[in-house]
Amino acid sequence: MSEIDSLKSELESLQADALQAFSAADNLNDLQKLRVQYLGKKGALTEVLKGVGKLAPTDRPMIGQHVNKTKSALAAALDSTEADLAVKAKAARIEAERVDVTLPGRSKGKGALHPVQHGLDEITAIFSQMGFVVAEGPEIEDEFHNFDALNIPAEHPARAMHDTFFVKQMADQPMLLRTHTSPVQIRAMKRFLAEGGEPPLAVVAPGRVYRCDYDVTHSPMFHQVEVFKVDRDVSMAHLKGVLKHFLSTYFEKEVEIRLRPHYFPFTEPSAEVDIGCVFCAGKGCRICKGSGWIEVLGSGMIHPKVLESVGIDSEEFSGFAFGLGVERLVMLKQGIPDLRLFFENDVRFLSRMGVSK
Ligand code: 2NM
Repeated sequence: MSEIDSLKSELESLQADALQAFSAADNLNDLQKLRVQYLGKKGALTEVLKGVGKLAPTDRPMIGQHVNKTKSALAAALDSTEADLAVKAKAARIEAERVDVTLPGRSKGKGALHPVQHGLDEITAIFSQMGFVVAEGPEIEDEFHNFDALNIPAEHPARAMHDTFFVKQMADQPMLLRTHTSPVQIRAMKRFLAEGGEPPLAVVAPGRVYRCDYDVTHSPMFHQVEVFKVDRDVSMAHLKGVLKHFLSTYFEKEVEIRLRPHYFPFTEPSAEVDIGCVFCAGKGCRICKGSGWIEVLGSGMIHPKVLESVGIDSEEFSGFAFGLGVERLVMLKQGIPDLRLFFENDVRFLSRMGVSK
């Protein structure tokens, strides 16, 4: 076979191989590699061209034509395969990114109010509707507002370190986390008088309080609502009426109440308040320990010393006051068996007991 014929057949088989390889390529990357492999500077076609140099000068133009024909055939095949692959790639991308707009939306999962916050709101709203003004105050307090003004003298056990969290000294004065919301009441009375107000004054003070106490029924942080009314001739009858209305509204049924004599430094007389057991209707059960009654809050007539400490004339005015623990009331209303559930932040509890807005 002549040199020319052998080069020609080399070109033909190269072209056949190349076209075969091009049509087998299934992505643009591989095809680009094939373009380099066949048409690149160091590619297969260049390799064939080297053989042309060995031909007689007169044969060169003819074989040159063949080389050019092969080159343009390969280039054309590459271009059209490339166009096909680009179309296929785009179709695949569109398919992969396809969105079914007819699918139902995915829920984000709604948040809910913590059951204690919901209870606090409910309780505050009941008093607000009765005309009590909502007051808030600082959680870091001084000893005057948390203790002295409330007739809790320095020697009183409630002032001992084991009940109170002391936080820092300010202007040589010990500061503490309020152990009840009564200091808010003291501040509310003082502000009212300072602004020239004269009783009647009726206030509800909801908020967080802190005591150094931690067991099955006590949390170092809990929530209280305290209520008072000061006016001329306020009596325990007013106290009882407000309590009966509040507790019946909160528990959404007519509840029985009873007052048992007790002692608080800031009220005289003082009473603990029981409701007829909401679980057994007074028959006696595990929750009320067979008594038919459940203790729900503490109350009394504001001690004259407390009124005088804010500058209210205790000869002219009197007042009732009471305080309740929000966690306890929410547990009774919702049948929650363990206080610790409120503070564990288990979403199974929170989404079951939480209240969505
Ligand atoms: C209680 C029990 C009895 C109370 C007293 C006052 C204030 F500031 F007006 F004197 N606020 N709340 C009070 C009275 C709180 O909690 C068991």
